[in-house]
Amino acid sequence: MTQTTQHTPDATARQADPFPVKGMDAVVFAVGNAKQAAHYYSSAFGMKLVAYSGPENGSRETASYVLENGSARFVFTSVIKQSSEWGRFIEQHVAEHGDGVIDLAIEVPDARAAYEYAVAQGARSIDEPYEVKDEHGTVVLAAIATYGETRHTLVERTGYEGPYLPGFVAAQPIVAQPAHRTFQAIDHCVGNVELGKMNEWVGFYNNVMGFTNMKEFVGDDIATEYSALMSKVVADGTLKVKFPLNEPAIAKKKSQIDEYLEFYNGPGVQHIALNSNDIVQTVRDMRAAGVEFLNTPDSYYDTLGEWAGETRVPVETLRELKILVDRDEDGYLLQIFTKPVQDRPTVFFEIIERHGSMGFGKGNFKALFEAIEREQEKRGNL
Ligand code: TYF
Ligand code: FE
Repeated sequence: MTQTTQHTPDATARQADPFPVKGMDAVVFAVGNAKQAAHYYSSAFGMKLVAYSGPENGSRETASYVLENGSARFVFTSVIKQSSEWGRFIEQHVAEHGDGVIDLAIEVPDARAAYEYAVAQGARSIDEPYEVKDEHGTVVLAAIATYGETRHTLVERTGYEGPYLPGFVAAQPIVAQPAHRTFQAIDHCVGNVELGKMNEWVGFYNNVMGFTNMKEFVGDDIATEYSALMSKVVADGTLKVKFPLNEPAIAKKKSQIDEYLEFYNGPGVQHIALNSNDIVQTVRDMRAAGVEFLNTPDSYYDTLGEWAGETRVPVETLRELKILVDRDEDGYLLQIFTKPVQDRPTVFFEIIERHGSMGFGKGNFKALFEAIEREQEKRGNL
C-alpha cells in the first residue's frame, strides 16, 4: 500500500499496531466486603466513589463500587447472595485467594477486533464480544484469560456517557474529597506467575497483544544474589499499559513470590503502581490515614546523594517518609511501596512520581527486596 503524506507517523504507527489500546480501563477486585473496601479506598487512598450497582438498582447477586482518582478506576465487587455462575465465581475467588484482582480491564478502540486478534493468537476466550446499553449509550465488552484466574476485559466505550457501565448508577462520594489528589493514573500492574512460567507469559503478551519487552528486567544474576525473583516488563507501543511479570527464583532465601503464590493459592496480580505528581504530599496524606509503607533503613539515605544526585525533594524529606529514588539515562523516579493491604501477604500498592525515567526502580531492588524480606521474616515466611 502506498503511504500518502497525510499520514502522520503517529497514525501510521497506530495502523500498524495489531492490538491498539487506549489505556487501563479499570482494576476490578473481588473482595469479601465491597462496602468497607470502598470506604478504605476513599478515606485512605483519597479516591472518589462515582458509581454503584447493587440490589437497589437491580443487581441482586453482587454489589459493586466504582472509585476514581484522575484516570485511575478501581471496582470492588462482593457477593450478596450467589445465584449464578458469576456470583459463584466471585464467591469462590474470595474463598480461595482472599481479596484480590479478578480483572485488569483494558480500554480499546474496537473490542471485537481486539478479541478476534487475541483469540486468533492463542488467547483463551472467557466472554465473546457482547453489547450492553442504557440511556447513556452502548459499550462493547469481551474478555480473555491471563495468568491464574485473572482476566482482561476489553472495553470499547466510545461515546458512552454513563458513570461506568450500563447497570451502574451514579453515586456520591463517601467522604469529603482530600485537599490534594493522591494519584491520577495507573502506572503499571504486576503479575506473579509460577516458577519457570515468566517467559511463557511474556510470550503471551507479545503474541496476543503485540506488546513489546521493555529494557528493564531482573535476570538470573540479580535474582540469585539478592532478589529471589526474576522479572520482565511488557508494554503496548505507547507505554500506557505496562505489565511487569515476576516469577520466583531459586536463591538463598525463600522468594517473596513463593510467599505470594502460597497465600494467594496461585498466580495473580501482585501490585498496582499509581502515578502521583507530589509523592511527598501523597505519602504524608496516606500515612496520616493509616496506610502502612515498607521501611527503608537510614543507611540507604546516607549514600543516596552519591549515586542518585539531586531530585526535587530534599534527601531529609525522602528519609523522613522512606521514599526511594532511582535514576537512569532518561531521568529519575521517586517510589514507595505499601505493605500488603489485606491480612494475606498478597496484593500491595506502589506510588511512583516519574521525572523522565520510564524504569521501574531497578536501582532500588536490593533495598526494596531486603525490606520485603524483613516483613516476610516477621510473618514467619522466610
Ligand atoms: O514493578 C516493578 O517491577 C517494581 C519493582 O516484588 C518490584 O515495582 C518488582 C518486584 C516486586 C516488587 C517491586
Ligand atoms: Fe512496580
